[in-house]
Amino acid sequence: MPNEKPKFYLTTPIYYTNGLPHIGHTYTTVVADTIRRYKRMLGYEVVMTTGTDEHGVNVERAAKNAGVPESEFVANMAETWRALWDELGVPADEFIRTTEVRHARTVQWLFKRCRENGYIYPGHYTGQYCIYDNAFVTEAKPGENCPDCGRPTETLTEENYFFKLSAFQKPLLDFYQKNPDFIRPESRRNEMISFVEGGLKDLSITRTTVRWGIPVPAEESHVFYVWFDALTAYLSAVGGPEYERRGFWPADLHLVGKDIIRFHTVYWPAFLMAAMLPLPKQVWAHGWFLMDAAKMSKSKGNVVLPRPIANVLGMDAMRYFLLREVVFGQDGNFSYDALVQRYNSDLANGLGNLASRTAAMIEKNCGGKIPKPAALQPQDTALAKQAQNAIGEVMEHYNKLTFSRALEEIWALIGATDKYLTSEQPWSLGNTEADQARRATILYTTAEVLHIVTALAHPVLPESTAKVWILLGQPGQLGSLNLDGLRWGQIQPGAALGKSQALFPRIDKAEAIERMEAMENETPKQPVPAATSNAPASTPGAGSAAAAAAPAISEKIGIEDFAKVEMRVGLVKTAERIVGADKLLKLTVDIGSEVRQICAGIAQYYEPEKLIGRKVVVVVNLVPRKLRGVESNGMIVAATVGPEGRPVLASFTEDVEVGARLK
Ligand code: ME8
Repeated sequence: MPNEKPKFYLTTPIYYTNGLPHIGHTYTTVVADTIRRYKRMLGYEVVMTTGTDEHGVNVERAAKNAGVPESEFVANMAETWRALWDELGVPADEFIRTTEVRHARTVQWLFKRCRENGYIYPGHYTGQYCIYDNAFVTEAKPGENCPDCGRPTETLTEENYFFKLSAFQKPLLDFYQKNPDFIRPESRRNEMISFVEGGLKDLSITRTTVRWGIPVPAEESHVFYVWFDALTAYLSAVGGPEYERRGFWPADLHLVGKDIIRFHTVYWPAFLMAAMLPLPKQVWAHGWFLMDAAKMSKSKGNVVLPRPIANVLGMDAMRYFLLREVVFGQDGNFSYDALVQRYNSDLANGLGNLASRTAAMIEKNCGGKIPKPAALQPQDTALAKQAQNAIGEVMEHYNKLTFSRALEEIWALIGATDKYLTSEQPWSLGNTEADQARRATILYTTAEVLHIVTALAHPVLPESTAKVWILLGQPGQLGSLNLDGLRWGQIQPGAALGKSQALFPRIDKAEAIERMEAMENETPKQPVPAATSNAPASTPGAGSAAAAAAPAISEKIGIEDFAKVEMRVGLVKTAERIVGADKLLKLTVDIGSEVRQICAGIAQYYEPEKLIGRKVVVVVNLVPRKLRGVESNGMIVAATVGPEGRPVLASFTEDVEVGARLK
């Protein structure tokens, strides 16, 4: 069909359901969404797949901990992930769950094809297994920890089916050679080539020790091993065995973090070669977002959640920060401080300010209509030239996924326009005909730059650029604009400005950080047990005034749950205020076995000097966290009193020994 749009298929990893989405996962999904929007603006029909990886020992354990059947646990988690992507404006075109029937069919079909082609055989395997990474760790000896995640490994022997990965050493090396762009960036490609050159061992792809998985056809005691199962989800999402009908396979791009590059560039192409199926065109492995130089991960508890950022600064601010701050492919540090800094300097003072002042000047001087330019001066043509050049350069950067460079180019153009306005000073021109003509030219030029900036930044800042588009009175949906046709001079003089809308209001850094951290601390970082239908209901009509004032008592827990919380008597040794944080005090507290640094949100109610020497109750086994950049290793227990939630420290009327445990 001559008018059919070219197709583009891209994927994020299929995320594990034993944890909740954090900013690392959000990063990959935001990048995928940015590419999707960009490709759509180039006329592609795009499918973006994300989903949830729901099988394996970890899920079995997490479901057990939550006290619900696996199927219920994963259904809840999948919904959590899907709903978050929808809420953040990065919804999947195809959301695939590995517990779906369409996926099980595809995995079983792939297995049969590999087996018929002679690449699968039965055997036994004994080795060290890392249950967190769901992988045998060939490098580890019994008793040793997993070299990837540092957790203990378990020795495991079992009957497996093996995949003849060893047969693919040469085909893979030949494939990498013929397709130099298959693994990106180059450093990862070199790493993978040396890995494959070092020799490939056959791979066990089924388990008899795991129950929660897709059964192997005609071998009910075996279920598929996590990677044979999970990777296949990319194919299941676009038709599985009938992939040709939808026309989206092979994938154009698998986006992954560098932690899972080997699975995607060695195992996955080998499985597909064995099944004689087309191979994906590219795997791009980005770096990690770090917190204090350590990889953010749910097990360490040092994760940053996306929702507080989206709520306080908006989703576009988060997208901008993720793509601007770190060179795509490299690791980068996450900090709230840098995030709010970027928000204020680049978004509020940069794009937001340029858009609102341009609109205000056109409103005031040109009757709210884009003015017609008069004779051009060299400074007008210089800016026009810079904008025209930026179009090509920014698109080139998007094509190469060098997002931070693309944004640098766009912001250089914003900066040049700010300078242009400062030197041309349209506001100081008078009302003579010549002055009016000059002002019209300056404002037309500025509006035209803004028009180009808006179109170019749209893949990264979809919400705010759509607002600027309306502000500039431009017709149609910005997302459907054809970027290939973008040129200087397309804004129509005479077009009436649209309604002005708030764009990136400036925000007080300390306050923004405090709000984000407060929301973050309120959110559980690990999956919570799903509510079950026999959960105790609160007593209806409970009488006393006190009962009416206090919130209802939540669901009851067993003593074993309470026993998990370790509270001890602590003695406050030092107490001081934290600069820039009105509500926080930094304390050092002796808990018997050690002296801990703890931040407490009591600064508005307690003088630091008066706390020294006071005995308090400390929760000592909480994961340490940072509050306003200060590490807090524990929590001081306080009652919350009155409508403002005034904290009142728990204390004792009798003398108690420091370090005594509360039970
Ligand atoms: O590995 N910085 O799932 P997963 C940047 N189910 N990106 C990060 C990150 C960080 N700190 N943390 C996570 C799995 N990511 C498998 C995948 S695919 C067939 C199966 C992102 O939930 C990054 O994309 O552990 C990484 O590769 C992915 O989340 C890992 O997600």
